[in-house]
Amino acid sequence: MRLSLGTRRLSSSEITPARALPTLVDDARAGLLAPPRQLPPKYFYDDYGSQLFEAICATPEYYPSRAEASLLSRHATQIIERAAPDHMLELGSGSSRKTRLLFDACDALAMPCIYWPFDVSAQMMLDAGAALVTDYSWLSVHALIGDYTGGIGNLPLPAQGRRLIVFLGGTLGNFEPDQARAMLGEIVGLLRGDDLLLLGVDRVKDTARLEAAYDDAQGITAEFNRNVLTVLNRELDADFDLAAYRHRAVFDEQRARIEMRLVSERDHSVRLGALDTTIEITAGEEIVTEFSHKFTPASIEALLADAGLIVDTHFEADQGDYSLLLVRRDS
Ligand code: AVJ
Repeated sequence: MRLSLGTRRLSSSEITPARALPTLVDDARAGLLAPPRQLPPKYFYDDYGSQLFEAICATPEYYPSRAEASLLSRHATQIIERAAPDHMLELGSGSSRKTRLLFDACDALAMPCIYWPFDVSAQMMLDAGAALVTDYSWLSVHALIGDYTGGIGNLPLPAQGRRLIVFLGGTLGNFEPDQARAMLGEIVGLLRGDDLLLLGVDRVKDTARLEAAYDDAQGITAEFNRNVLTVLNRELDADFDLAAYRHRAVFDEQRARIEMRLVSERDHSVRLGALDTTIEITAGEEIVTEFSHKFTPASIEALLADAGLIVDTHFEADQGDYSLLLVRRDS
């Protein structure tokens, strides 16, 4: 049976958020005007930030992407045989580089599917989509342009056919526990019958190794972190001095998460033109720019159970460094 989206094998649609998403001005007003100061990590990913993230994945210290890719290449056949997807929806697909390992398995098993990448960066998705439909003659790609944190309840996914929801990169770890539960709850809404979720999560491990992964010796993660100030300067007409901030990555064992912070090196004021205000930052003050939660088998099973999900198959990297989980509805 040949699955297609009409004649064209590459198409796209804009996804309107199901709920209002805070703007950068909203997030700056909520997170920057007074201590403790914090910004959501989504603002890292302007074009330069996305390039820096790709460079982070190539550093010797940042193991998660390699660990996940090796699990995918080792188990892709088993995953596709088990999920037998007609439709593969990927949240935060980015360059879809790792997803190719799943398409290789679909190819080898002659199990075609339709791919629904969902991401904010339209151009990256369409470029990746064009390459995919060239490399896989049976594949149709329908790019969903939007921010999946705005809701996944209104996607144009056909009612018929088995679904595999793909959520890789440990990105679930960037959500705080309540937000992660809510996100998983939305994913449950898309799972019927024997549909499955393929989830990649990073694991709790030695603090030194975790902190090194978020503070590589070349300083690429430090630049990635400081780049959010460039985004603020551009988008909020602000005048942050990047040189006044030091990068810091700390593993909070209690909360099992990496916290990325920008630490002010001196007292200074920052004008936020778009908010028509000036903030006073003191030496030593920190802006939290990202959480990256790490899991144990028990903590991820508990989080999934809270959302009505259960582990179907657990693929573990050597030394339990990383986990790839096939997950299904509990009932
Ligand atoms: C892939 C977005 C989950 O948190 O590990 C990498 C982003 N931040 N280095 C992660 C990131 C710092 C990454 N995510």
